[in-house]
Amino acid sequence: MTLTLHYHPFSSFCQKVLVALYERDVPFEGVVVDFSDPDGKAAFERLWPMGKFPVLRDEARGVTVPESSVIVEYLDRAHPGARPMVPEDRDSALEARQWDRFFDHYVELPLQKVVGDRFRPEGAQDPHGVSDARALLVRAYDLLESALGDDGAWVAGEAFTLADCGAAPALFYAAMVEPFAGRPRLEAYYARLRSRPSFVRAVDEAREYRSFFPLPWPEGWD
Ligand SMILES: N[C@@H](CCC(=O)N[C@@H](CS)C(=O)NCC(=O)O)C(=O)O
Repeated sequence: MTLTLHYHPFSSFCQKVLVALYERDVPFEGVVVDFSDPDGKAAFERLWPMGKFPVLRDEARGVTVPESSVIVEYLDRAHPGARPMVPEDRDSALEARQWDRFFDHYVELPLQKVVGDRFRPEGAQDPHGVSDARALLVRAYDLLESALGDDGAWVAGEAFTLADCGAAPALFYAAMVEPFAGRPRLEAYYARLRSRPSFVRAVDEAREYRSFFPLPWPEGWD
């Protein structure tokens, strides 16, 4: 075993990488980072001083790879043979990367703003920032609704790519803070993601951490 993923099962950015690993059955060892343990936190920050997970360590190559999207691309190179998560065709690769950026910047980050505000101490909340974040989510949903087709394809075309790896956890959490309401293509795309076995596995492995979520878990949200 040469690959070690430093991560947390409940983290959406980590789930992006888990989906890519499970899609291709890549063997790895998982190390769950516990920020409440000062020694564990310090050790993790020695690995990646920005202190954000996921981080992949490839011992055989002596390489440390931070950043979820870069890790997914690294896995394509480190484990060639299976279908890559970033397509080999350069135009298709650009499209997958563009959608991956879209989900990180316009779904993940506003979602984190809304959720993260709940962790702030009394009096330090940022209602204007949260309201801007919600507006950005709505704008992203509207764009997705017009960009997605009715043909059952994935967000960047026929192949399941890096973009879908990140879209699945991003939309899972985003829909809890801002419902998709009245956007049937987005709802259908999310339903396809939700039933993808790699993502089903990632969600199941995170179930035990649901009490960490600072908002009420929506009724019936599985
Ligand atoms: N751009 C980074 C973002 C990673 C990120 O924001 N990770 C969050 C968890 S989803 C984290 O480490 N949070 C812990 C903290 O900020 O203390 C990536 O794509 O990997």
